[in-house]
Amino acid sequence: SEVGTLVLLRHGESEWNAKNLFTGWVDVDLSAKGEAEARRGGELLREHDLLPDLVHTSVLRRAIRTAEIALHTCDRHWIPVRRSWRLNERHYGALQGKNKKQTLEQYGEEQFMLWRRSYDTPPPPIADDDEWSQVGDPRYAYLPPELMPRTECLKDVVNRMLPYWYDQIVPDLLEGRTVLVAAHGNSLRALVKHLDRISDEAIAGLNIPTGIPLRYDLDRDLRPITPGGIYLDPEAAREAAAAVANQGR
Ligand code: DG2
Repeated sequence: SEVGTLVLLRHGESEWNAKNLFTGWVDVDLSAKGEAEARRGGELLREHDLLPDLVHTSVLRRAIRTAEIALHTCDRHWIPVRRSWRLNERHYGALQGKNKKQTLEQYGEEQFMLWRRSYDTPPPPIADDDEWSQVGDPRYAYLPPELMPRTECLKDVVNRMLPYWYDQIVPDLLEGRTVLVAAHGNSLRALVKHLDRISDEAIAGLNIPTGIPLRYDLDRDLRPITPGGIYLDPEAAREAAAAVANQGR
């Protein structure tokens, strides 16, 4: 393609993915399995000769460490890195810290799936004095107070992610770079929705597996040459995406 290559990578399994807890902006670490997934992600990049020139991450540890481990594995630990809260996971509001299975049992399938996968129904907002609130976290000190979320639906994520996409990532792609974006299930769903022009309804069925690089070759108008992109390990991606879809059950 004329423009550079975009590589999307959801962090490896986190400690809270393993415990089946809603995470959002809570800054949990990778599990041991997640570290191994990140290494495997780096091996896939190396095997496919898809070596990033620079990397963008969220400001959350699980994405930062995934990028670090994957890049270390493919000898690209030295590339420039930029980080932004705009790539953070969707803020999960009052669900942060709650068990997904218990939430499903308590509120029922319909409400549970509305909160997890509807485009525009945010979970209830989190209280500022909740133990899983990010109010007062120094990494957000520079954020204008009105931009600090207490909950987000996917539509909110699209709206806060897109300025970063256009201002910070697209220019790198237009210069022909291979750009790695290490982020999260829902912030990457937001980006994929935009790239592939997926409808508000159809995006509910799209799940991103952990640790498997997803390659997008784009044309000059930034439209994907292969819709949906190409997972570097398609079979593992299919299985892992199905597991994400079934979380809570
Ligand atoms: C998960 C996504 O985010 O959860 O916040 O719990 O990618 O950072 O592990 P991630 C969370 P679901 O929306 O798939 O329930």
